[in-house]
Amino acid sequence: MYKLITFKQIGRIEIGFLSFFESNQNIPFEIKRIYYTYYVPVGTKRGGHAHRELNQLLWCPYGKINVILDDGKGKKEFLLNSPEKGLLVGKGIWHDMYWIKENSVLCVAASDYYDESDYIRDYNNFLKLVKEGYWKDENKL
Ligand code: T46
Repeated sequence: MYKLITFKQIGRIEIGFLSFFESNQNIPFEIKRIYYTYYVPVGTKRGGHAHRELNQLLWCPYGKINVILDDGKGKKEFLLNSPEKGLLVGKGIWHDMYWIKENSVLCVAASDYYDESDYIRDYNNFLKLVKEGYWKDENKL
């Protein structure tokens, strides 16, 4: 599953704004890892994988990043262009990210520690797993 969420925004123009999210409150998992991607040249495509078990929240505190999500049945595009927007990307969703604006930063809160064996980096293998029903009971994260 995937879902676009809007963070609470506290503040005003004169002093700026603050947004936040909390494990098991507005994001439906416990956060075990935070990572971020930066100094990515405009036009770069990253991602190109799905996760077996990992659930994640993506947000772009500065810049413009296009995220294409694919559940094996269809694709959907999300533009992350505001610090108030977060994109929940659950297990079993193929994702590609495209850097559109210079110095854009992609931040990710993840439900588990880094584990390369959780990655599916071959698209045909991903489609095969979707077909076999590997994530069939995953209506939620
Ligand atoms: C994802 C998208 C949104 C680590 O050693 N530790 C980590 O926590 C992470 C995230 C990556 N790595 C290593 C693995 C690779 O050798 O860093 C290298 C670059 O990773 P990757 O090519 O997977 O980067 P992206 O930007 O394509 O994907 C990343 C995350 O890896 C991935 O889980 O969902 O961001």
